[in-house]
Amino acid sequence: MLKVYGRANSINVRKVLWMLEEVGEKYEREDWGRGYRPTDDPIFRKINPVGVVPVIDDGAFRLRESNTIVRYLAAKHGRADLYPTDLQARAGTEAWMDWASTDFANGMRPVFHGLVVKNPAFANMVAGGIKDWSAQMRVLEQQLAAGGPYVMGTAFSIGDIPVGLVVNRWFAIRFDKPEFKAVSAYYDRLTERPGYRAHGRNGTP
Ligand SMILES: N[C@@H](CCC(=O)N[C@@H](CS)C(=O)NCC(=O)O)C(=O)O
Repeated sequence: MLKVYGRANSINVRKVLWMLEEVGEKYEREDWGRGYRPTDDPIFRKINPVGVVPVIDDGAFRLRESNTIVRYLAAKHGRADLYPTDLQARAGTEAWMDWASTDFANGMRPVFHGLVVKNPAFANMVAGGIKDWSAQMRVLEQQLAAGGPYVMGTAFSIGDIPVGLVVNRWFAIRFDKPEFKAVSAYYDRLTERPGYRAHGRNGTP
């Protein structure tokens, strides 16, 4: 059975758990990371020299990097509906995944660590994070309003997985935030998916 290494409240592990629900693959999971066994444990460093979760073992094949794992699972299950085979549609999907892990997450990170983890090192970065995050939310709002209801248009794709998890954090963390109607509707639409209810909008920011 496929094995996932990583705590279930990690935003990156949650991508993989949600995807496993989408493709209907059973798995076992071992807790590693903040609050559990630390990822700088030498045992874990052998599993992933980078020292971050998630990692999967699919039989003898080991893989790290959450977005890569999501793409691997889509390809493994032949889910062209979630991960297009057309070159340009595929690249567009990957662009949303990359954006969600970089520009979109850059503002989120200090807000999450300042307000939720309450790490004092981030306390004076929260306001700047909210500003950056809001600017990127506006990008998503415009995309969804003009070309939604999903990031790639009419159909749900793996592009929505990393994006949907950042969107969950936006709504689940309490702070004064601008209203984004299309993103709000997107949040509700994603909630129709059992995998998102289990691992995305599940009460955990
Ligand atoms: N690029 C990596 C980043 C993974 C990452 O940053 N994981 C965080 C959790 S979200 C981590 O392992 N933090 C250390 C910890 O939990 O102790 C990926 O997408 O898989």
